[in-house]
Amino acid sequence: MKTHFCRLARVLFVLTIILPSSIQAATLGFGPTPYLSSADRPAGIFCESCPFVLENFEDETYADSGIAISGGRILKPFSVSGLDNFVTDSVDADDGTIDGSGNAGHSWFFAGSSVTITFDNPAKAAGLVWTDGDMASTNVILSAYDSDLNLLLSLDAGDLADDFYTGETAEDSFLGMLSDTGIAQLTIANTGGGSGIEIDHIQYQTCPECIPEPGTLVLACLALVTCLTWLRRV
Ligand SMILES: [Ca+2]
Ligand SMILES: [Ca+2]
Ligand SMILES: [Ca+2]
Ligand SMILES: [Ca+2]
Repeated sequence: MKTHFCRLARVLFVLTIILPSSIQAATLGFGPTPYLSSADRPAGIFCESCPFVLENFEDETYADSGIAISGGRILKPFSVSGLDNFVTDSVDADDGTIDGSGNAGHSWFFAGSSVTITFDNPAKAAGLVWTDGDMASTNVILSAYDSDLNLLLSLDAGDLADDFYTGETAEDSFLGMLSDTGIAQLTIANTGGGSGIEIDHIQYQTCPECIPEPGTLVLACLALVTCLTWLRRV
């Protein structure tokens, strides 16, 4: 019996060294999941105890959000004249009412095939809401990169578009990444090229303690090793 405990303890000890490091090095993708307000962000990606940055473009600037965005511009509500009248596709709740329309809020639009968000400080967890895009059949891809611009993970969200572009919100979807490596950039793209991407609610956290699960696993494994070692002695 003591021999079995001894072997098991050795295995668990090795796992405490190897398994948590492999988990911490992993990058996990979240979504696509329906998103009509910030209450719809999925569980498991962000920490309650860590400061949280959310850019919803409602104040018509993102200068204070610690991000840079390549390509595109902020779209204003329908009350402003011009193209923005009908294509603005904000997260639904940003105009004060969840009513199936994001046409009265603010969003970010680029008339091309990809948008890149660069974080001033690498994020532990980051996400955004895809609100509209090219109506041709094309998949939406979210990719995360580290500070050396090495690809961490690409998430294929499929063809999200409802083939309307006048602010409908049932298609709006959260996409995000959680990575212990640190996310320096997020890129959202249409696989087939296409002529438009619209996003909103860029959100992130930078706290290094933002992944509690591996730490919990380490403690659990160490407790098991301690327990089994004690049993071996009795
Ligand atoms: Ca609305
Ligand atoms: Ca908005
Ligand atoms: Ca939409
Ligand atoms: Ca649409």
